Amino acid sequence: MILHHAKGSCSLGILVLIEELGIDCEVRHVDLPGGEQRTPEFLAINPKGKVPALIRDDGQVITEWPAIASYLAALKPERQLLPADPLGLARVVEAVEYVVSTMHMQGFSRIVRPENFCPERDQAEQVKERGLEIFRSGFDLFDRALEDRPFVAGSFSIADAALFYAEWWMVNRLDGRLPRNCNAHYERLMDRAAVRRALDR
Ligand SMILES: N[C@@H](CCC(=O)N[C@@H](CS)C(=O)NCC(=O)O)C(=O)O
Repeated sequence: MILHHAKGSCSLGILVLIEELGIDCEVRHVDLPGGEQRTPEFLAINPKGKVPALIRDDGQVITEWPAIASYLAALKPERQLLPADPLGLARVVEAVEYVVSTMHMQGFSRIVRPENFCPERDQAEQVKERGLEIFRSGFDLFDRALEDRPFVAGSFSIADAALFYAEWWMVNRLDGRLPRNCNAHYERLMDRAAVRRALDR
């Protein structure tokens, strides 16, 4: 398999899962600041012009973070990164969706791409502020959930890899202020050998 990945992007969470699961996968780096995602070569792989994109050995391409993460987890069901019991499954998908659809797409995207949310340049600062509010309120929710458990759904799951990439952005691309339990979760993940291998790649 091949993962199309960009340094410092949400595909870091997918790389964490690949390392956690011990899946043999080549990593190809996509130069997002240089606009490689808009080249005909990359658009032939993912017409959405986004990472992550995973190419299976038979050439089928899987896009969208939740779909790729679920696919990888399903390859190694014994690891239970996507629980088999209905409520556990719902809790994990609920958390993944919230990170990807709300914190990332509605919050972080406003901070880094304000022009996609308002055509008026003079409103960019307000859009960024709103993005930061959305992003932070997501951490507040997870902070409450993490009060009595080490991982989002009790044991390590794809939801932790999703929350981790958002935490990584807060620490490495924004002001680093994570609420206490999210900060402990971030450090817990940074201590995992698989996460360190993912960051090295
Ligand atoms: N909904 C997509 C979002 C993917 C996404 O926004 N990826 C960003 C990097 S974090 C990207 O490729 N941006 C390139 C661009 O928008 O030009 C998913 O879940 O995978």
